[in-house]
Amino acid sequence: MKVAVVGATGMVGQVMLKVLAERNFPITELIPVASEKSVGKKIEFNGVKYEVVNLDTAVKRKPEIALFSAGGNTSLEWAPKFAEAGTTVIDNSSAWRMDPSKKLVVPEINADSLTEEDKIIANPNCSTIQLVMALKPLHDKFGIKRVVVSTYQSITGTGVKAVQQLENEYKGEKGEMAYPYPIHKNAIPHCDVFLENDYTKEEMKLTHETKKILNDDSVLVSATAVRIPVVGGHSESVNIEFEKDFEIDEVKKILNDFPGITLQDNPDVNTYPMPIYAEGKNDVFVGRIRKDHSHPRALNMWIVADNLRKGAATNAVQIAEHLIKVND
Ligand code: 2RA
Repeated sequence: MKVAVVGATGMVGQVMLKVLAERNFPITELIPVASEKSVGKKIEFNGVKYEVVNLDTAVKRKPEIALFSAGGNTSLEWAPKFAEAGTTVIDNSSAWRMDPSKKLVVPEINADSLTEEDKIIANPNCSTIQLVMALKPLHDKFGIKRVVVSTYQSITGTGVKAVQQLENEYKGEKGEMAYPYPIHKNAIPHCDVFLENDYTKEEMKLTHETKKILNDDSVLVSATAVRIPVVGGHSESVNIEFEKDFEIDEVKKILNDFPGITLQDNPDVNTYPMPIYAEGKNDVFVGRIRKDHSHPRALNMWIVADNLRKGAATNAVQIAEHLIKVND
């Protein structure tokens, strides 16, 4: 299969290539795509060196699938052109996520809604993916009324500039700033830009995307997104209020049985998810599950995932794997 990776030299694009290789995705020809400054560079994939090309060259080669992680503007302009050429685009930017004509997909939750008509498929925001992976099985069983989530997000979600800023601050060196403040020894309650309602775009993505993926506008979601000096993944403290009564043991079994979730929950031996151990893994890790003693039908939990993997690259590749399965 001819597969294009648009944004192949970026952080997510590099993880996409890693995941495609790890999962032996059936690629006969890779088309690595990047900006003009990278055109001509060589990228090695499965022992073969491929030359980086620009978008115009890539679209003319008519790949069956194109994984995009190159920003919203590139997706808005080029995803339709690839789709027009017969390519199925899986886009990691926010460009198409809330477009009512586009599917917003977490394979374990709603891949079955995909049809051959879907030529542009949206990959949800990283912090949304790990949240809905835990919410979905519980919503099906107990009905979720309201979710209050606080995120503790890795600087890799911002990109190379943020990683460089933290490294410079470790060394006490000045350099380009990805954030309005130092991130070393700090926590910045500001992910993406502020909106009119004084929430950030990241916080409203959690609200809007969660409703769309669960296909239930009645689920209330209130979010606070915080950036912390961590690289392994995003962590989330989540309070969920249900319609129905529940037992914690039943909640743990439901989560443990859900594909793509690993339960890490045994306070007796200090077992709970942490980004340092989630890094490089594809699962969503859930722990610290406990009744909310302040409310009869609510609980708290802690969710951690590698934001570059299940939060972006792995989810996109899993969508592509689903497309192959259904088109076989
Ligand atoms: C972030 N979720 O973490 C956003 C984009 N990757 O910054």
